Amino acid sequence: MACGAVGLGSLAACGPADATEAAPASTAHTADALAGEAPCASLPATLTVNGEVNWTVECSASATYSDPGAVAVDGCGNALTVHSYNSGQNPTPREPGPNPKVEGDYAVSYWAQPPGGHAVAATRWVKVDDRTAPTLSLKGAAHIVHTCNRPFVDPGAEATDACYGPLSHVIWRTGEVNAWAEGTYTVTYTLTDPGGNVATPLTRTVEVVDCPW
Ligand SMILES: [Ca+2]
Repeated sequence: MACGAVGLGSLAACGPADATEAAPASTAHTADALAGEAPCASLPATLTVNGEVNWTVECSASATYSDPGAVAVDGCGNALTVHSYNSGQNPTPREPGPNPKVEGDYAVSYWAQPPGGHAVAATRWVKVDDRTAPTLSLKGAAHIVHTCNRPFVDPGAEATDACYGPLSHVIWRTGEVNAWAEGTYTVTYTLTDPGGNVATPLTRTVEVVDCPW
């Protein structure tokens, strides 16, 4: 038994009098509490957060959050029930847990209460972060031959982002095509998502030909 190992109290105080009669840890707890002598409670309990205490999670519209939880033991090494707040594990609307679909900083709290002892608590800080660039793609061909003397309508580009979803509306286009002057023009499409990640720029060349003048 752990109590015997740490040399505090007697085996009788922390567990069954006969060490050969193994009893569940919870039974030992109850016996201690009822007896009014709680050597296990007099020793500090410990709570350990599983996984990373400062955890960065990649933002993704398709992700779900799964909390690694925590474990706790009393001063004698007996397992304690760990309660959590905002872990996403509790069926309470106000405790949805970290949302991996939305960038932000979230806190998950854990605590355990040994019978007759002091509670122990810890917090996990979860940062949902968008660190991935959006995907940018051209609509239409990368090289277009355009007949002079009629307006050129750019087919544009489209973009999606794992965290922010469709981002075609914020693509930045530079470069003009003069549809009334022969030549080869370059149009460039760039995009930075709200997380500050820059997509690989794309270009299109437009060749204006056959001007009547
Ligand atoms: Ca992104």
